[in-house]
Amino acid sequence: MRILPNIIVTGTPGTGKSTHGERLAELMPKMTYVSINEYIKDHSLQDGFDEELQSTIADEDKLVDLITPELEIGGRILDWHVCDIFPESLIDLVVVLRTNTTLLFDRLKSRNYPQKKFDDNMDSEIMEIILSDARESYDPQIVIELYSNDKDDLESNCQRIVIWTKQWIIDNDNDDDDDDDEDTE
Ligand code: DAT
Repeated sequence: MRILPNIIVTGTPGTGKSTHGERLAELMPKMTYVSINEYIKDHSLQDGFDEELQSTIADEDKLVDLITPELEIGGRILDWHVCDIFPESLIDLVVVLRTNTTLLFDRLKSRNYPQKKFDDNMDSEIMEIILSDARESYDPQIVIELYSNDKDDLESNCQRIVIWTKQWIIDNDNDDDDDDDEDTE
C-alpha cells in the first residue's frame, strides 16, 4: 500500500508543468519530481524522431513498463503533456494546467518551435485537448484544471496541491500508530 500519492501535472507545452513540478518538489521533499522528457532520455526510451515537429517519439509501452514499479512505490510527481498512458489505479490526482492563449503564444514563440509544432500546441490549448484526454482516461473527480498565467497562480496552485497531498496521506494512513503520521515536509 502506498503511503504517498502519485500526481500527474499535465498540460500543453508552455503551460508551466516543469515550473510547477519543481516548486512542488521544493515544498514536498518526500515527493519525487519526474520530468518524463528527461526520463525518456535518461532511460533511452526513444522510438524515433519526428523531423517535422522536431520532437522525440517515445516508446510509450516501454515507458509504462519501466515507470510502473516506481508508481507502485508512490510519491511521484509526473510532468508530461501526455497524461493518458499511466495505470489508472496508480494515479491519485491529475492536474491539468491551463494558460491564457495570449500568454501561451508568447511562451511558445520564445521556444522557436517549428511552425507546425507551434500551431498544434496553440490549437491543443484552445480546444482543451489535454483536459478532455485527462477526463476520459481517469475518474473526472481526480482531474483538476488550474490556471497557470502568473506567479500568484503558481504559488496558489502549489499550495493547493500540498494541502491535497497532506489530506491524501491522512485519508490513506493504514498505520495503526496514529501518533507518528508521515508528513510531506
Ligand atoms: P512546460 O513544462 O509546461 O512546458 P514551463 O514550466 O517550462 O512549461 O514554463 C514555460 C515558461 O513559462 C517558463 O519560462 C516559465 C513560464 N511560466 C510557466 N508557468 C508560469 C506561471 N504560472 N507564472 C509565471 N511564469 C510561468
